[in-house]
Amino acid sequence: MLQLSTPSLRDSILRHLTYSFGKDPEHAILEDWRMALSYAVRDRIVDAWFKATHQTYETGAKRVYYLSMEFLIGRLLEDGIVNLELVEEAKSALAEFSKDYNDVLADEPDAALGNGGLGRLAACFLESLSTIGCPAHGYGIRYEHGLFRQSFVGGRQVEQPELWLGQRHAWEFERPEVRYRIGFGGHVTNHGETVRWHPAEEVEAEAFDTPVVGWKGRWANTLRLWSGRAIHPFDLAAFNHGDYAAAAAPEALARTISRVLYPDDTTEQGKELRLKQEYFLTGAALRDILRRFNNQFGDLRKLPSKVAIQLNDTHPAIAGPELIRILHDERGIPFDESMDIARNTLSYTNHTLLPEALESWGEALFGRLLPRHIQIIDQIDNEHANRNPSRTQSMRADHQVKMGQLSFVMAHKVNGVSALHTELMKTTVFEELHNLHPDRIVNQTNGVTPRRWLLACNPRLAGLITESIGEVWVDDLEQLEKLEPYIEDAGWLDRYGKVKRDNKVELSNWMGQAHGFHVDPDMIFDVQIKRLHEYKRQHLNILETIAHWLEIRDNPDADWTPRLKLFAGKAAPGYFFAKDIIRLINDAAAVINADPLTNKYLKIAFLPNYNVTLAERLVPAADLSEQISTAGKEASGTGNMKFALNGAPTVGTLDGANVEIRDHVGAENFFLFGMTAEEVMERRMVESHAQKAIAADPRLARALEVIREGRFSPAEPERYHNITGNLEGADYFLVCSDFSDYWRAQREVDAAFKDQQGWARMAAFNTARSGWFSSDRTIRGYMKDIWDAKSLLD
Ligand code: F58
Repeated sequence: MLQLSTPSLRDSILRHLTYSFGKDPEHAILEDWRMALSYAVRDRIVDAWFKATHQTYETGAKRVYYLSMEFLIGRLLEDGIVNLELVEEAKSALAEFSKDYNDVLADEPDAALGNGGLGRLAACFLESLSTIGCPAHGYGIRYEHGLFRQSFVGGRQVEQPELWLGQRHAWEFERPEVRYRIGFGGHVTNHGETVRWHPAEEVEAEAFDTPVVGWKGRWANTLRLWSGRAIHPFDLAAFNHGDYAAAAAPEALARTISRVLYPDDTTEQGKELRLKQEYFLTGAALRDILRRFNNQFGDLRKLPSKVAIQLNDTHPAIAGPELIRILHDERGIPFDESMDIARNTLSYTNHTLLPEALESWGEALFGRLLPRHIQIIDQIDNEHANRNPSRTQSMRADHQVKMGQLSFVMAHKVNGVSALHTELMKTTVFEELHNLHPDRIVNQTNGVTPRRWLLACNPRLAGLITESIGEVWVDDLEQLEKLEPYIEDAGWLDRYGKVKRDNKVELSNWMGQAHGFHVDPDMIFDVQIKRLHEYKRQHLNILETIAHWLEIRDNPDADWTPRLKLFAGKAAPGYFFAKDIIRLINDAAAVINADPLTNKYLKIAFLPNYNVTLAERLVPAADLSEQISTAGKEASGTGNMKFALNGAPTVGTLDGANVEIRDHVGAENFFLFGMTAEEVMERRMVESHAQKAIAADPRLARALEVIREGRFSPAEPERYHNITGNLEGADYFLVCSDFSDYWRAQREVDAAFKDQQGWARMAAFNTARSGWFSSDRTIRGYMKDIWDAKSLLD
């Protein structure tokens, strides 16, 4: 094995530069260096990968399969280097060639194969599964274009296609021999007991594998992404007739299936393509899983003891009917038994209770694309109704196929992603199903990987922690509690404070260079970074900012605590209200930042093109974490955990995992405001709740008034009447009703920040007490409560 005679990293880099890329150091461009370093690191990962695969086969261990339409993996080079503990060696190797380590890392494109939290969670889980040594595969789609690139023109979001594969990508291995045919449409035949689906159209799914290495390179699992290919890629007859476009059409058509990541499902277009993508992923993954199972074990009745398939939200929910179709139609296992095998193999994670985000498909479209599956869904539904006569809600209602209901019925465990969210699942959308199956819903509060979200992204803090308590925390994050005694040591606390300040200086310098935005690093860095959504309430934040600005203007000589409001995040292209919020923040920033009366106390920046890489820059430099969703709406949040871990106390509502974060870090280290989920439901019943809130708070009224009169859009005063009208009218997300308490909490932040030592204490307690929010803990929970899977490293 390579380990015995591993060449130095320097030699590996040079070897790859020369023999893999045909360049000598004199002529190599930055991308060549990045690729050579990546290959040198990848060689070392491959060793761990083979070893893990062999061990899994030899032990006959149960395997976990994580099916997800999204894996928001970001850059991978630093991840590999950090997990293999090669940081110093890589720096000095590159220095020998006069190359800067950070420049080389920054050359890697950010793989944005996901929208937000759900996709990033999948990526953290893969890394934790490898760190823990649980045999696992992630299955997803190899989108040619990830989430769109965002820029601002006149303050408005403009979307451009993303092209992560435009530069060379070092991490994947193409597997042309691993291909499956995936069918769509057609008809179903019945011959006695034998039912057969005859698809009208077929494409091939081709596998691309990326090894995912865990901490210290002890284990590596596989992320297998599927790419669409035509079965007959080229129509020679058409070509010979001179019709070159028609000749290439089959390939172009097949490739559209893996062409783009859906930026959300708020647009109607492309619904059909989205459903095709879901079946494409699921069909290919199941064929691959069953092939592997068949090679090793054979007897399909043993499937649940050797295979656990996790559905990341309902997007791969077609796995239930598809598995039944294979077991029953193709392998002749009786229907009810097929259904039980499938259910005992599958489990489902719910990530949202928002009614508009719960997936459902028109039955006409569904039946046209998947004619056999819709029959099977009806059979599942009947079987479920027969077994549970008191049931009233079907998975086929209003000419829709309800994917949440289907997923619930076809899973042996259904989990929520925070304690509050899991409880709300039981009393809202899944109430009836929960009453019928009271043991099925379990909670698995989300987590984040400490390798990427502390060790790699915040080397200063990681260094201080390791110097204080050793490196045990890296794969046992609750060890951070050993920092608590240090917090009482004024010298140590000073160093903790200096780490944050240095991180802020670094971010300020970068913002100056990259965006021409200059900011004083002694301001509070108050950060809200996440997808734009009304329930996340970026508009509450900007309203408070505007009200604060007006107050400073009233009294510019008072002792204000200087603050930078930082925003980043993308809005779904069809979500016009969210896009208006972005524009309002940018318009307000232009006016407020230019106000000489106030701009030493208040600045606003909306950084474009939020992605994993930008989050890695912002999280270590934040003083304050904005987690201000309408209670009951944010399933968990994971950014909230990253900030707490990196020493940014939260200003937040009792929503999602905020509740548990506050329990862990201590109420005194968390700025709580707002209504509870229960109060939210009551408040909605109050007539004219928004108008009442506005009437009761002159600051809020004034902020709304200046927006309405066009202070930030003088050329078009009515530009934001949609926003002000919404807030003064229905205000479904209760921005107005929570405003006064949010204002109060923010003024407490101002006061607390004046005491720099007190603030550092609060921040340090957030770090020391956030160990529970490691995705290692979450994965161990899934292994025990849902998958019945074992680590091969313990
Ligand atoms: C997020 N969901 C939740 N969905 O909003 C967040 O609270 C939670 O922490 C996170 O999942 C992980 O559990 C989310 O990111 C999506 O991005 C959907 C993808 C498909 C289209 C609709 C949005």
